[in-house]
Amino acid sequence: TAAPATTAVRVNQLGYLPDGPKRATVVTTATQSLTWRLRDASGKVVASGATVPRGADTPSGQAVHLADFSSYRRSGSGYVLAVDDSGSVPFDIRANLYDGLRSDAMAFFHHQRSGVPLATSLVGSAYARPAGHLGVAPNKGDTSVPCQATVCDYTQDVRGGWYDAGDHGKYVVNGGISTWLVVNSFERAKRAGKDAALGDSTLRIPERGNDTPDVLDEARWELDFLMRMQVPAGKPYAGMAFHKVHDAAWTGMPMRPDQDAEVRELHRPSTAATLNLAAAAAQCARVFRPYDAAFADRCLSVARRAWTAARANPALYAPDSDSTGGGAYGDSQVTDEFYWAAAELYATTGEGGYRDAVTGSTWHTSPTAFSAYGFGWADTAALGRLTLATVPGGLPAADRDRIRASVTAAADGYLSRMAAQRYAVPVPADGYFWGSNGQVAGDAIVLAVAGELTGKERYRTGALETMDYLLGRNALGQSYITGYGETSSRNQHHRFWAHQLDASLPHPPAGSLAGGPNSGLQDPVAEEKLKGCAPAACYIDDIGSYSTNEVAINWNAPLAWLAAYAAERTTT
Ligand code: 9MR
Repeated sequence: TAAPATTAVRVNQLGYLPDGPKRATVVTTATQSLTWRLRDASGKVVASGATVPRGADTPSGQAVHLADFSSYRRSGSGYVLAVDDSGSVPFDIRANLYDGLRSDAMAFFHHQRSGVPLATSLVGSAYARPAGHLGVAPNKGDTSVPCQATVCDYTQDVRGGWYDAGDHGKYVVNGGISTWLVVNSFERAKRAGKDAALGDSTLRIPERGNDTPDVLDEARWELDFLMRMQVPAGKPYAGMAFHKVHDAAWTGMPMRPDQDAEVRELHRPSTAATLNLAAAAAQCARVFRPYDAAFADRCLSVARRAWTAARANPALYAPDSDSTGGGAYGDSQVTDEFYWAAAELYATTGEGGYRDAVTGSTWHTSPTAFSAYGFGWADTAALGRLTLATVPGGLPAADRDRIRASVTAAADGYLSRMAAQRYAVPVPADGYFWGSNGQVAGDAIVLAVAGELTGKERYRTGALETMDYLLGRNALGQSYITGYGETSSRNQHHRFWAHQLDASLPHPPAGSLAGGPNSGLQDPVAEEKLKGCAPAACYIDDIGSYSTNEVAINWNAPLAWLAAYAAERTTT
């Protein structure tokens, strides 16, 4: 006789919303439907039903069943979903499920701040640290950073901003999209009349109590840095943005930011960085206006100058090869960045010149503005579409309806992919690349906006199910968010949160998202330990695996967006 089927029950390890979808994926070789039982904390069975065999899941190679207990809506903690002899990890059902993650995922950015000390009173003693990169020895920068040889002959003050990830680089391309997502989370919540939860004194940041929404205060820390990266008037490439600032050579691990002794360098301006600056600064001018008109004016003038400079230098590409001491963020396709920046400038100003740049772009009608792989730092046309679909503006009604339809069509694509892949994950089977969890969270944003545009519940359901994926309903039964879930990532690649290397250092703070499965195996740990992995299982919670397990601002930004959305109470 065959050995009994082994069963594993994968759930959202944090739990489920009372009014949200509640589904689990059951890994089992059983071919017949099985009985699932939902037990409360006392062990009593409160609901039961039959699993639905779904066959093999391509990205994970696992045979699975689905268990759907969405009709159970009673709040509580310590629930366990049991199938055969196997039980899930315990989880909650409650309306305030995502309140903690909403602030923790956003607090990530404060932790990543450069150029300011992190105070014990705000972050706790384990995470407190001196300011990094203010020119205090052994730091060499960032108050007076020389250009790389051959780039220019002056220094620039580029202090502040957020460190990109586990390294101490600051990259305008990735900073721009991350800032845009943080500010967009506020702009979206405000449209829904739910921005109070992101308002003043909702985060533990130094600007608490200044009458400005904390989420915008956090974004401003990066906006000020991004604007410092603009080439000054009178210099070659005036108005463009330097592509990035980082160490001249890769530093070792661990390394607290204030102890980095490496030379810092400004790298040549690029069209992509300039357009990221234009887009983020134009959005800033629109969203910050009610809170600080002078800052909004400054953002707008930076955005206009950046746009003009990018038009004058439309093909100054950052090369993929420039990856010594920092990431390359190379991009030689910037028509999508032009489209995104034009959309932001148009939404903010309503001016005909920017409108013509929007409607004249091939991305305005391209069916691939929403790629099956999701948007990202190199693929930004979707961000322009999201703005044009949601911010009131002067596009002709038919054009605007077409843009809106493109958002819902993209969302429907994600939904059908989620349905086809047993783990309700919107990325395609060949889409598990570096930062796949960031793609997943980004796709959820498109789903949520489609829900806003149509009022259809299926999009909210989909957005919430991507959260299930990130929090443990996945091939590895792994919650990729530190501090959330029984088996959550806590050894992400980071120079300061390097507990795995030095027990006196902390793990990443709660709310830190790991990059996630990457079938490319692009680091030595992944190459050694993950050989032969199924794409959705190419992940290891090891600090050395930077290609599967780093943190990054462009991944935590969509997570923070999604957590704020999921935390909102529905009126029904
Ligand atoms: O997220 C980036 C990913 O898309 C690239 O494939 C990868 C290699 O170039 O770089 C990733 O970004 C890293 C950056 O280069 C340096 N800081 C850490 C970033 C996250 O791993």
